[in-house]
Amino acid sequence: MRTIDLRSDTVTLPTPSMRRAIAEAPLGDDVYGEDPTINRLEALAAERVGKEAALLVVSGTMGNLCALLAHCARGDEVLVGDLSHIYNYEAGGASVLGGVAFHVVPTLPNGELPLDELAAAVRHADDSHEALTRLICLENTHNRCGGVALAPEYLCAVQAFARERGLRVHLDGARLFNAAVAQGTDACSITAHVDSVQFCLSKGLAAPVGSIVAGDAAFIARARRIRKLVGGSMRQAGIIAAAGIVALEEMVDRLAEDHANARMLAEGLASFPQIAIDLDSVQTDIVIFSLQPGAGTATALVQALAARGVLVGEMGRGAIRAVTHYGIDASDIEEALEAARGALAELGVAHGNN
Ligand code: TLP
Repeated sequence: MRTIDLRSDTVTLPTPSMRRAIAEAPLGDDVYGEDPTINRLEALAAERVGKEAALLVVSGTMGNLCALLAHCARGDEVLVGDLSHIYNYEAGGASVLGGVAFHVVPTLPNGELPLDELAAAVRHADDSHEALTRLICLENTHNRCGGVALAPEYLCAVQAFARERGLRVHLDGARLFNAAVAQGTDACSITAHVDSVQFCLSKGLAAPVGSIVAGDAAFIARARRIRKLVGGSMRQAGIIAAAGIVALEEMVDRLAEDHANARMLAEGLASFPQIAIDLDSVQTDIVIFSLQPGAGTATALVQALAARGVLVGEMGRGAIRAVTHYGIDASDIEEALEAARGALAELGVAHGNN
């Protein structure tokens, strides 16, 4: 039985053109700044997000960590959303390693952190009791909110808000290019509103490893030092960068296919009476859904799907996530929906609903 793996867009395998690029990449020691392939990737990445400089890091988690510690000193405070990846899924790295405090604000279903909540969270810098608020972190697309893309007007508003208060804005843009493709814009018009961005090469863009941090040159110099500190400086990592170049040059536009497949999956799921899903939240490659009350548990559905060769992930509180990506086509979605029909029928029998 073939597996249709919808657990994440991180499961993508490199394309044939990436494998060729990896094999042929000119290499050097990047700690001396001498890996020509990394230098090319970093220049290309900086250009694609309209920033002065960029840095290749191992993962999105390392990218966000380097960015937060490059913006903040020990004791500074960062405003993060309660549903953000930085706050929930990065082992508290900025606190553990950088002494940075997270000040958590609520996240709206559209991925926004309400401006009035941000305003209430900003500390008074002239009061020695209080930590210093330094940074606001946004996430685009927003993973736990179902891959929604932040509205451009919201990004503008946060930028103005931060400027008025002397704060910086960092974007966890793990899926930045999904946001850009979904909104029919280029990544620069999103990143123009933030001081720094992290984006992943190894999700929908299908590179095997790697993320980019970008910002102004002084910020990237600080981030480079932090990368060293956490042991993330690599040597002939041009073999990683080579795939990253292909990711940026060949894999951005095709994200539209993933979005179309996610929509097809979401609409198919919505047609099952046992499934609860907000179709408005399905804007990119992520589909989050749950079971209607009384229709069974998320764990049972995930297992019943796995038994039929379809892998999806549990997100807690009954939520299930499926992510489309390179390697998944429309016929896989049809098969996944057939598997869902069978799995839901099995759950119905178990619950005596048939
Ligand atoms: N997200 C992974 C898991 O960690 C949940 C996934 O499968 O979606 N920011 C965002 C918004 C992310 O979704 C992720 C990865 C990261 C950062 C971290 O990237 P990596 O996994 O490269 O450290």
